[in-house]
Amino acid sequence: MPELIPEIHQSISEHLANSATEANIITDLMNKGYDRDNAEQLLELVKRLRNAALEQHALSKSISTSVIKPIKIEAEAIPTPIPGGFPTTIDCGDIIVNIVARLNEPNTIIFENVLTDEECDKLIAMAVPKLSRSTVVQHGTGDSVIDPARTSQGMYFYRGENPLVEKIEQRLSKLSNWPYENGEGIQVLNYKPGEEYKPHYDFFDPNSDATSRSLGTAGQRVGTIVLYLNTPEEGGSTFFPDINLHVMPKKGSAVFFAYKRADSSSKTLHGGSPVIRGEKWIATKWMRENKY
Ligand code: PD2
Ligand code: ZN
Repeated sequence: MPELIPEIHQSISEHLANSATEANIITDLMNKGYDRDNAEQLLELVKRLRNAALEQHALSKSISTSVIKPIKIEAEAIPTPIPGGFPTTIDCGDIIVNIVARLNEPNTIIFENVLTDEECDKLIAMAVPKLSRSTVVQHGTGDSVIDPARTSQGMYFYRGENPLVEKIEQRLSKLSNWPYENGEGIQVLNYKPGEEYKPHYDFFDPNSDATSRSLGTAGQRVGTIVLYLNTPEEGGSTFFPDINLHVMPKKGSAVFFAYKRADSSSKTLHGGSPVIRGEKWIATKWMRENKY
């Protein structure tokens, strides 16, 4: 194999880039003093090097547009249960929900009479056989892992899994003024004394490599409703450290909060404080930017 000197490498590369025929390239090399065999070998070598470089370029382009694609921090729209005025109730079609308290920044609303006692009891009864230790999303890998920060037991219903779940989910859609199709399935959680969920954000971490997988086409989480299915004897508040708010669990009540920015400026850091006496049952509904 003859040595591929830089001038010849460049000359063959330019011919290839200009779509010269192989016969013309070989003739040119023979005019430069190479015999036919050597000219053919040099042409093959430069073609291989060129293809490898083109593949590398295509790969780095696809990496820069898919894997390392920047994840936007701010949602275009978020659920807004009370678009204006100061109503005291929201008519959800099948039930009238009371507005107990509200805060604008972050948009946080406490509701009463979201679920009937019977609905709470039925949700718990359906969840009991399916409970297992709750998990958290691990930073970096995006995997769901058991973590001491979250010691509850939990289970998920598929959206619309049965008529009761669907009825409640339709009601939550009316309540939050956000499409039913953008909601994840309801999750039911049970905390025994001492169990808790340490402060966290419900949106996916925009700085984690795994987040684009969690976002899928549904996009970020933009709102949460925590529904209280029973009233613990002591403890178990949903706590918002940034605004120093404890929402005490009360059967049938709920707390709603929304987050336009997936960062700490949303002020939606929150946790489930340890249950002190009794146990705590909640159902959580997360809302996405788009159809889930
Ligand atoms: O148990 C709660 O009150 C609670 C608080 C915060 C649950 C969640 N977050 C959650 O499941 O995301
Ligand atoms: Zn949460």
